[in-house]
Amino acid sequence: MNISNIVLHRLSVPLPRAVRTSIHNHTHADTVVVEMRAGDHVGVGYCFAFGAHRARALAALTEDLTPFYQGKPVSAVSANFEAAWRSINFVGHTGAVMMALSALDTACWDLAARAAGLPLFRYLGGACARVPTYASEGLWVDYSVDELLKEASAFRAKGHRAMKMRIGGREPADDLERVRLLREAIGPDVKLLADVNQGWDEPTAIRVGRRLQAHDLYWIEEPLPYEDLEGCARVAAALDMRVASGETEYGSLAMKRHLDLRVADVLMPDLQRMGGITEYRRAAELCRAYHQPVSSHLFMEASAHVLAAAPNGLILEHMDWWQPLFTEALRLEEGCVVLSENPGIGLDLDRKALDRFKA
Ligand code: SMN
Ligand code: MG
Repeated sequence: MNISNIVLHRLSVPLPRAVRTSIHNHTHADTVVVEMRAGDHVGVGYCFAFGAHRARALAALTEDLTPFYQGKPVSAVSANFEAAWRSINFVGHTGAVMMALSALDTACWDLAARAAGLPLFRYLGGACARVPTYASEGLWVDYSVDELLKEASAFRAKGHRAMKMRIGGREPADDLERVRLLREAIGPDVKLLADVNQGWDEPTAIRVGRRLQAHDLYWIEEPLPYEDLEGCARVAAALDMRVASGETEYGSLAMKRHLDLRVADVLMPDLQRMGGITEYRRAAELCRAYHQPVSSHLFMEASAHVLAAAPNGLILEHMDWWQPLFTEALRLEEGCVVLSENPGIGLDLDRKALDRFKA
């Protein structure tokens, strides 16, 4: 069976609330959705940027790569990827072109699993449909303490047993107090993660990180500018709690550099920066070879399947910004995403949403 048709949709997806971290302030996810067809099957992938013009650039690059998929066998997922990968050598295996490739590669994996009649996690060799997850769609740096506590209890009510707050955009004393109050409110049984979004320098990360440990954080994320690999490795060595990083890097080879330098205890490859499922799986395998767990960044619809199939899959970032694009939500139960037995990613695009969010 060959790929018969590829359609791109450029969308502006409004976020439920402005995203505020130490480096982000955005109201929309400017998204390019790929629909890849073969017979009656439709595979789905997407990439996004913050900024409509940037999303136009992503759409142009995605369009440019469609000849590596159009008319090609659905089952040749790796070969299709490899041809596209070789072709982008000159623009580089990094940046926007990797995001474009990711949308196509992810759609192709989804399509191949659908054509095989299997949910993607089974097609990838997995057996367990449950993936531990943490709520990530909130607890932003601009929240008042009341807002933090209110959202934390809303997460609990939805079935979450772990959640991530954002820190690093305020005075450390203020962050410490907010973490203390949130931990006190949620009690000892809920996992609490904190994302610094690169907001500290090394001495701050070590000093504040040591004090944060009193509040039993599950991990501290991106404490330093992402490119300071050696600095982050020293922070990870100095702290007893887990340090997570890797979301800002491109391709599985970058994950290998992180592993070689012991930059973090947990890597969280970003599906679109990896270049799609092909490279995300390689990143997960590399983590396994280095005896490390692997997590995810955004893109939960496809990432959940890769983590479900990975023996070292640790925890999935639950970010439901793109849920309105699908006819159903991922099922959440007792702190786990429970994947459906429907083929592929198990979710179908909502045609009305494609019209509603058209950019
Ligand atoms: C993050 C990334 C991109 C936008 C908002 C927040 C954050 C995360 O680093 O890990 O979710
Ligand atoms: Mg992060």
